[in-house]
Amino acid sequence: MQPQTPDILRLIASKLCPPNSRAAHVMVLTGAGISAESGLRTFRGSERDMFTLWKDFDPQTLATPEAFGRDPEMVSRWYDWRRLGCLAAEPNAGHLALARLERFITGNGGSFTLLTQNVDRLHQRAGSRNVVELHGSIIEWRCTRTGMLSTPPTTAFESFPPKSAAGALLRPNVVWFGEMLPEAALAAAADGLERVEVFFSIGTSSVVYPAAGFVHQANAAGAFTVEINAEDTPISRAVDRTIRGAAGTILPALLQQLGNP
Ligand code: BV8
Repeated sequence: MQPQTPDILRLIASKLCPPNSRAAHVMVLTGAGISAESGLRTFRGSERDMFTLWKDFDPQTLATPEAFGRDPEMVSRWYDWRRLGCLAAEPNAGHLALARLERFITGNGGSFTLLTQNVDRLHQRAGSRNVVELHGSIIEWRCTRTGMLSTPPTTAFESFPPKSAAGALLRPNVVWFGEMLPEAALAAAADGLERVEVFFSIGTSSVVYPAAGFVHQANAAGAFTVEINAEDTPISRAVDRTIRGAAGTILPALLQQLGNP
């Protein structure tokens, strides 16, 4: 960690748990970077080896309704391959630290909302409770005719593109580019952003909207805003403090500043 990080973490700890007061209203936004240490490759990182089968495809061009409409077999193969990767992955120290932070904050009179852009459900498997899936989940799939949700078995689909019980195409229950985010997720984000006191942006390149705009709403609400990311992003200059490094190292160090709850 950089030399100034311990001082920044002490400052953040004092904002999370001000002396002689209740804990803060906390919101966390996470992206693919927090799952990188679980072995799940990020969307825009340089390490493309994970997509060996897909090295010539850009996730952004595959994560669209148009791509699915053009070639449902290829897109559903890519998503099923990613789904199996998510099921095989384990939550890492960053996921586990956020679950501990939630328990600490809510146990001391504060509130905690975890907004994630990730579709891998690793936050939930780490024990986080109040998780808002902004971009849906790859673990569930949806009938394109009835909208019925189902959770496929932990093995690969037997044929592609997979079909629902109604005989229609099945698609992953994720939000593709050009699709609206779930209303309930947007409402939960809007509600939290009105009263947030400490806002974290963790492991996200902050280029996908509307999630990338949440930090500005948090600033407008007067929150203390923090970025924890491996590299600079478009919001690095908009936050009160930015910490360069791995979430799996920095978040446990933050918990230590809070007495390792
Ligand atoms: C919508 C799900 C209404 C599927 C994904 C303004 C307002 C509203 C919309 C738009 C707008 N401008 C443009 C748009 C359209 C578009 C958009 O934002 N485009 C961008 C590219 C310009 N938005 C939409 O279409 C959204 N829909 O708003 O509907 C609408 C519709 C049309 C037009 C207007 C309005 C829907 C967006 C959701 C798309 N679905 N995924 C799937 O997963 O396959 S997005 C995809 O990108 C993933 O969800 C991913 O999470 C997300 C963001 O990426 P990141 O998570 O940030 O991952 P990335 O790899 O980029 O970065 C990782 C970071 O971690 C890096 O910085 C790295 O350095 C760091 N890192 C790595 N390791 C670590 C680490 N940090 C810490 N520790 C580590 N160990």
